[in-house]
Amino acid sequence: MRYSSAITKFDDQKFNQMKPDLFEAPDYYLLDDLLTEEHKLIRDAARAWVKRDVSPIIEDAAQKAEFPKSIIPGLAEIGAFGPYIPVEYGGAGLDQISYGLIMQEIERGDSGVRSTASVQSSLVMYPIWKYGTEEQRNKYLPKLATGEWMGSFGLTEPDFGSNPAGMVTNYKDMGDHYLLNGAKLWISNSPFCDVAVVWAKNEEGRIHGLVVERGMEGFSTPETHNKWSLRASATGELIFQDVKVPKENLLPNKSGLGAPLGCLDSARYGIAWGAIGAAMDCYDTALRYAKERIQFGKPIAAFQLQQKKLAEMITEITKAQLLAFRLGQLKNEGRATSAQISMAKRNNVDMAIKIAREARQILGGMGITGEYSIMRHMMNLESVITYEGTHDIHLLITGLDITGHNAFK
Ligand code: TGC
Ligand code: FAD
Repeated sequence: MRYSSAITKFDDQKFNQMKPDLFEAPDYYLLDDLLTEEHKLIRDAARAWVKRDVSPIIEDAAQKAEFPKSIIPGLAEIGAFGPYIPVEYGGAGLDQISYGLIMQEIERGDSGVRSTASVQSSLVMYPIWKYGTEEQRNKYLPKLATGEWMGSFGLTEPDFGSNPAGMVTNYKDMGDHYLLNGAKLWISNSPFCDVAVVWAKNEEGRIHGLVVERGMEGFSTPETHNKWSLRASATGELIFQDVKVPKENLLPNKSGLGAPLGCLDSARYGIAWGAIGAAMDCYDTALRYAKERIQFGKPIAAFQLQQKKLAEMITEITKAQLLAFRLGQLKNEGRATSAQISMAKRNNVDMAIKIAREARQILGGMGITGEYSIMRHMMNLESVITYEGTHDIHLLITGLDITGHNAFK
């Protein structure tokens, strides 16, 4: 058994070897009863794939700080690239709860892998589907759905993170093409992306989306190294030096900051579900360990202090599951507001990071090793609580929504 042997001594040679994934998903409030048979099939397929193809390799990938490209076809197969994009464009044509469940299962494996799926689906396929032309949809979406092409999303800049309205990346109309200049920082998938959806200002200062393709002269994507978080996800820059972008690569059907923020609504919703997966994995690991680890003659699970941690974890996971499920219903009905999505992203990521920290303590010294997933989840969640709008920004969005007063500026 992985746990009992690991408990007694840390075996350096076994480290990084293939380990059985013993995950059992908690469902304290019998939420499965609220899911359709189709939801459960989709969720279970994603869960089985994560156990088979992600768990055995992810710790090694994170230790080496490499995105495991070998999992791209599997991600496509479980419907993680464009779950809700119509089938005619290569998507899976699923509802929003299915999308959420897939994100939950992937992030149970690793937030970095979920990041790759979030970016591909909500930040690349979504804007092409919603704001693009029929030609653009047909050209890009089927290849993105299979993972033949991978995408990235360039909004953040070195001097404009929480305040993307200030962006300086810009393009000029040169008659037969646009000339793009500027730089984006902290871009998931940038080092290997085939296409990038890039947000830039035109000569009037209006924000538009452009699809930039690898190979266009003046376009480069240097990788950002030395991350302690999201190590199994590749992060980098997008640099544009007089890049000639064909006019047909402009996404014509929406402009202004609302266009990228609309994509973020979809990605933030996926994160609200994904964070539950990371929390479930930490809770499940800590519960199993606490039942097996003997100190002072009994399992540490028998001590009140450890029970308090575990009982609070399952309570918070259950509350987060209910929040995500209801948000999914509202999304399916087209009634979810941006502020509701912000609340769920903020609450569920905060819930997950707190659970990761508590779970790590339950494992004592073993909790800091790569033998268990908890520390990796904990470090990953430091990015998740920052990207797609920071914890503070989402609080201010709720504040503005309930008071009518804008406290950003
Ligand atoms: P503000 O004046 O409030 O709004 C400008 C326009 O946008 C509209 N809008 C939205 N539209 C759709 N969805 C939303 N969530 C929207 N929020 C606002 C708004 O109605 C307005 O429209 P219009 O027609 O009147 O022009 O804008 P502001 O400049 O005051 O900023 C508001 C603020 C701070 C909330 C916004 O800028 C923000 O959310 N900042 C956070 C930035 C952020 O989240 N960046 C994420 C970058 S991408 C990323 O992190 C990917 S990580 C991927 C991964 O690896 O998983
Ligand atoms: P800042 O905006 O400088 O914020 C610093 C601190 O100030 C934060 O605590 C923030 O909450 C606080 N703050 C800012 N404004 C206010 C205010 N008005 N009131 C109170 N507090 C405030 N971006 C992309 O475009 N595409 C991607 O694919 C992408 N992937 C990412 C992957 C990783 C691993 C990371 C870490 C980031 C990624 N990002 C991406 C960027 C991410 O969205 C930004 O880091 C995030 O929006 C915050 O911007 P910032 O880092 O510049 O922080």
